[in-house]
Amino acid sequence: MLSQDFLQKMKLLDLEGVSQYISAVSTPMLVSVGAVAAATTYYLATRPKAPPPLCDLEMQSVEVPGSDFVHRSVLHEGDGFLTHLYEDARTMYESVLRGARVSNNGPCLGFRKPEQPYEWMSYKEVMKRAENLGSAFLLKGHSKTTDPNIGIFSQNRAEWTISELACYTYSLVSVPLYDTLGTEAISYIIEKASLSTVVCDVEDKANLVLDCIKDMEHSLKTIVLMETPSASLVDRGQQAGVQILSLREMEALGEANYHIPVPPQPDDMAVVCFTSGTTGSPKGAMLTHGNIVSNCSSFIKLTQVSCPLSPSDVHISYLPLAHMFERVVQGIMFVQGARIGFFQGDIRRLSDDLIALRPTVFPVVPRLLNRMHDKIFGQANTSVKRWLLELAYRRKHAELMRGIVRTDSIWDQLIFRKVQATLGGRVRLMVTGAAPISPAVLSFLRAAVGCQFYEGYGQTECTAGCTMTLPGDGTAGHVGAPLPCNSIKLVDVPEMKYLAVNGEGEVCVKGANVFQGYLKDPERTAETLDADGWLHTGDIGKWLPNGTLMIVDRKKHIFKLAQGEYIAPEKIENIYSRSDAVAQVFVHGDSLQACLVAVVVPDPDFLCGWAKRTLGLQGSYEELCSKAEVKAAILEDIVRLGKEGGLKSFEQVKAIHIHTEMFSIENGLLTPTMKAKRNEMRQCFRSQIDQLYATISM
Ligand SMILES: *[C@@H]1O[C@H](CO)[C@@H](O)[C@H](O)[C@H]1NC(C)=O
Ligand SMILES: *[C@@H]1O[C@H](CO)[C@@H](O)[C@H](O)[C@H]1NC(C)=O
Ligand SMILES: CC(=O)N[C@H]1CO[C@H](CO)[C@@H](O)[C@@H]1O
Repeated sequence: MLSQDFLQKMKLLDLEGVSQYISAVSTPMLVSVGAVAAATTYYLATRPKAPPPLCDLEMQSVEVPGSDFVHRSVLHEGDGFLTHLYEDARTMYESVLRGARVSNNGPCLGFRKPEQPYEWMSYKEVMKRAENLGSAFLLKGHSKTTDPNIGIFSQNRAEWTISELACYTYSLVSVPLYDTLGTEAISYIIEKASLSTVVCDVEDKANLVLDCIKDMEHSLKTIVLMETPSASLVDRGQQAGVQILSLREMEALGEANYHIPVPPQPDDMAVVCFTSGTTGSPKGAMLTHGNIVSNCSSFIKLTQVSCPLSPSDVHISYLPLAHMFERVVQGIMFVQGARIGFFQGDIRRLSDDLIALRPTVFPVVPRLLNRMHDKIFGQANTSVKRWLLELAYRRKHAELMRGIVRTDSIWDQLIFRKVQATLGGRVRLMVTGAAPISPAVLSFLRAAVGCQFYEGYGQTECTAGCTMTLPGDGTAGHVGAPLPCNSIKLVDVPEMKYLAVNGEGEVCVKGANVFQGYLKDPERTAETLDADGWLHTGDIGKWLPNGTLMIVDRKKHIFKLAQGEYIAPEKIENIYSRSDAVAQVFVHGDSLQACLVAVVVPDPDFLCGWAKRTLGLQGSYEELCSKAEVKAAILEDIVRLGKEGGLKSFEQVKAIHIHTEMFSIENGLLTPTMKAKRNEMRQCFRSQIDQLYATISM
């Protein structure tokens, strides 16, 4: 990206933006006026046109007449929801069969060894291996009606998808496990889903599973290892009463005891997807074949004009298959007969895999996009380079706003070609989801990569997605319109001043992609899924005038005190923890009580100094914590801070309990992201809280 180089090429390849460029820098340029005129003529003659949008982009969703502000997609006619697009693909199993047919048994799953090109398995080979493995599952006593759940604990690789397809082929249910859950959660899932068979990729994971079941009564009978198990692992398994078999052994077993497929129905369960929330143990969201197919179908419906997929399309699979986002993308690829190439398993080698595979479909998450964005700007480290990069972005962004998506403008050839080459050079379709993305980063990368690039929004409980931006809409800062497979309404959250009449409120989703509830957990199911089938997401949304949804906030932990005042405990905790004496604080109250109380963990580093300064007291941390006057002084200090921080008197705590062990992930009081697990805290400090209230009322 040398400026000299740029100017030379500019002479040859004059296109849009040149005249602006010339007038912007009135230095003696190498470009003659004649060249500019010729270029402009050329540009006007060859200027790309935007394809017609799918719908009026000023009206991307409509309110259902007579409803409580329910919005639905304008892309689905009729009353119901889009459930499927192809009569012969109403389950994930049928989707793969369709893929085999439309691709004429083309390549299906690809993988590579380091430094090697991709090797491919055809659709029929994949299905054959899945039938063999599935037959072996049946032999081990699994069936649709008894013991249907199969654990899968692996990185993305072809065998993952084969194991999943083995489940689908015989109406069994896959239950993904993943490391970040932690051992306690894995033990919990094994028990909750009564897993008797778990398929693992490597020995470490098999060992972890054996660790998890060590001290409990468990249902586990078989671990299937994708690689050849060592003698010591087989031994260890034997001692625990668990048979360790290689995947190849299982397939051979199934082949020798072959069973014809037992295809699932759309309403049959396909996946139990465990997610870890901020409160309590993981929740297993139950999703049917119909749930997943409806989401895949919505995606295809939205993109089939702007970016139709075919058997020649290639997807790179690296986002964890344990989450629904990647599963849905795979479903979309299968039903179109396209191919899926797996990364080598090491995210640091993803660039290398991208270049070897040259994918056309590249799903991403904001973290990765932020890295790409920073890297590109990091390389533009002179003011000229920076200026050119921004100019190139502005020119391409202007095209995007007119609905033009391309990679053959001069700005691509001069500036963005390198970025596109790092992704293999063929990417046609990108989707981002899973977390919010900054509008600036999304807009820039849309321009730089020059492909169809959508932002989706949703959660596991609605099979990954419930809204997506539409083709032709190059604007960022919103998450698009409801999918054709679901409708959305915003529900009043009066305590946060969000009201549905103003087009604001908690995002609620109803439709073909909404889950069936949490596995064996009616209580938490009822908290999330109401009696009318609306999924309450906990996110606060706002309708924009053109029918797109913007996510503006998150519903906070809010409760009412007995006299009806609303309390947002996190706000109070944030103010109280400004006290030098306080490390952590948990504020509690409920609708049966007229006031608040708190559990305070004094700061081990600062308490001694603070007590000396303010009270003239000396002693160890424990000694000080046990003194009533220290407790009284801490209460006084936080109430003072509360007053300064604008808390109303009912928002101030009336009594505190001093606790000397920090809240942590290890003791189960914080989530892996360091947020308070409020339910656990409440339970853990139940007796102290009761005592506090008893002393207040005395
Ligand atoms: C600018 O970036 C290039 C790589 O794009 C690097 O080689 C060079 O050292 C950088 N210069 C400065 C001043 O950081
Ligand atoms: C939709 O509305 C929002 C907010 O008014 C705006 O930022 C965005 O550009 C609009 N999108 C389109 C395609 O008009
Ligand atoms: C239409 C659509 O694709 N909906 C969601 C389906 O799932 C993907 C993730 O794979 C979401 O990003 C989409 O929003």
